[in-house]
Formats: sequence, structure tokens, C-alpha cells
Amino acid sequence: MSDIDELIDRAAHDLAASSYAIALTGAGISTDSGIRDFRGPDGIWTKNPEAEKRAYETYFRFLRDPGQYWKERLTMGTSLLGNLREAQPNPAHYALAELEKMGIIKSVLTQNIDGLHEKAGSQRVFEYHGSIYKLRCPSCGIRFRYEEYDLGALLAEGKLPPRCKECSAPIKDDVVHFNEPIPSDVAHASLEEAHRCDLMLICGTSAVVYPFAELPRVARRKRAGAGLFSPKQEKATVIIEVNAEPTPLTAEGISDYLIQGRLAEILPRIVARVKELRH
Ligand code: CNA
Repeated sequence: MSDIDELIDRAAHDLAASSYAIALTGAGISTDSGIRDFRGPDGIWTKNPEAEKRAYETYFRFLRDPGQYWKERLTMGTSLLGNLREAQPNPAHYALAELEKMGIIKSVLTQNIDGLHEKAGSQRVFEYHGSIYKLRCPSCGIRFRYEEYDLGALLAEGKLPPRCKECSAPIKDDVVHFNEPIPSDVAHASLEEAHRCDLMLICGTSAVVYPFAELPRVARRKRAGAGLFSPKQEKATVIIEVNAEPTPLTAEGISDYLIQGRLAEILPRIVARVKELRH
């Protein structure tokens, strides 16, 4: 067996033996759906660091003048990521959905905003950085589908920004921008999942964006802390990374092992092996 075959086999055994596995995903899982990532070798920020600096301002522009923010969004051209709505899931998304159907993966915590996990059939998805399909009220936290607002009409009538149907505060797109707090519902749910899981499968993230990158560390500390504050030794959480390149989680030994390669190839092979083990 090659190194990679051995690691795929090991991951399949670990998943089959887990009782509460969760997946954490980042932009790398969607590159095979034609969506560029930010920090991979061909990433948007890697190629255009100026665009990253400008992105740091986006949330402040909303806070300063929500009406103007919306006017610019509705009148300026396409987003940096292109037309995400046309993208389709790839075999890596389907593999995670299948592991959920098999009862192995209990939830997917994703940084992605592209909605591809749900399109692939994953049911329990926490969108940590929001979704391109939704709007959110920063004041009361309620979310709306874009279809619930006629933004074109509000623009034409000079009635921007759109306002929350519950509390009438100005609402923004659901996507979480730099400097913007993570919505408290997904932040809490994700933290709970990180505490609860006994296996974390981390897919396609450079693991440098916080607080999401804290979640593997939470799972890791649970193990390190066991015995320090609690008399009962907790079962160690297995942390597996699948990524095209090593990350800080690899370097710091937060993950137990890295399966280095393309997610669309590796995840379906893991699923196939789990199925063999279950027969
Ligand atoms: P990132 O920082 O761009 O890192 C992506 C990681 O995935 C890198 O380490 C790559 O080497 C790796 N990678 C790329 N392609 C593959 C592949 N096919 N197989 C295996 N590994 C691969 O992205 P993060 O998610 O870590 O950063 C968080 C940001 C990126 C979040 O705020 C997202 O909203 C944002 N983002 C989302 C999307 C999307 O929704 N699809 C796209 C681009 C950026």
C-alpha cells in the first residue's frame, strides 16, 4: 500500500469507529466546482493582495451608510468569486452528504458561502460565514431569502437599505465580511459541535481565518485538558485533515494526520472504504 492508500484506510477505520463525527470545510472543497479559493496557490488573495485589503473595509462601509452599501452592491458588476449560483457540487460535497446519510457525519460546519453542501444533500449544515442565498438582520439576527425582498424596486424608488421585517433595522447580506462578528446562532452551534465530536474531518481550509480556525483547537484542547479539570479521562478526538498542502494545524500537531491531495478524489475513496468495512 502507498502512503496515501494507508492514510485513506486509516481515515475510513477512524470514521467507522466514531460515534459523533463532524466535518469542517473551507474554500478548498469547492475549487473542483470551479470556485477559486482565497489562499491556495491560485487563490484570489494570493494573486491579488490589494483586493484583500479592500475587503477589510466592506463591513465598515455597511455600518457607515447601509443605503449606499446596498446601492453599490446592486449597481456594481459581479463579485470577486464570480457567479456562485451557477456552481454545482463536486464528488467531495457528495461524499460528505453520503457519510451523513450513513449516520457517520452528524454535521458540516462550513466557511463556504456557496450553498454547495445543501445542494449535494447534506442536511445539517452550519454556514459559519453565511450564505449568498440569504439576507440577515445584524440587529435581531433573523434571516430572509433574497426572494422575500424586491431589491431592484427599492433601488429604483430610492428606498434602500432593505429593512428587517421583524425589527425594521437595516439588513445586510448574510455573508460575514472581515471584522464582522460571527452570527451568534452559528457560532454557538459550531462550538457545541466541536466540543461534542469524537472525530473532526477538516477539508480544504488554510485554517488561518479566526474564529473558525479555533474550532479544531477546541477539539484538540478537550483532549489535552482532560484530566486537568475533569477527573474522567475523555476519549481523544481524532482530527483528520484533507488538504492540498500542509496548514498551521498540520505544523502545530493539532491534526493527527494530513491526507495531502485533492478532496474530490480522496473523500469518495474514503467513503468507498467505509462501505467495505461495514459489510
Ligand atoms: P483558503 O484560505 O482559500 O484555503 C483553501 C485551502 O484549500 C488551501 O490550503 C488550499 O491549498 C486548499 N485546497 C484548494 N483546493 C483544494 C482541493 N481541490 N483539494 C484539497 N485542498 C484544496 O480558504 P478558507 O476556507 O480556509 O478561508 C476562509 C474564507 C474563504 C471564508 O471566509 C470563505 O467564505 C472564503 N471563501 C469561500 C469560498 C466558497 O464559498 N466556495 C470561496 C473562496 C473563499
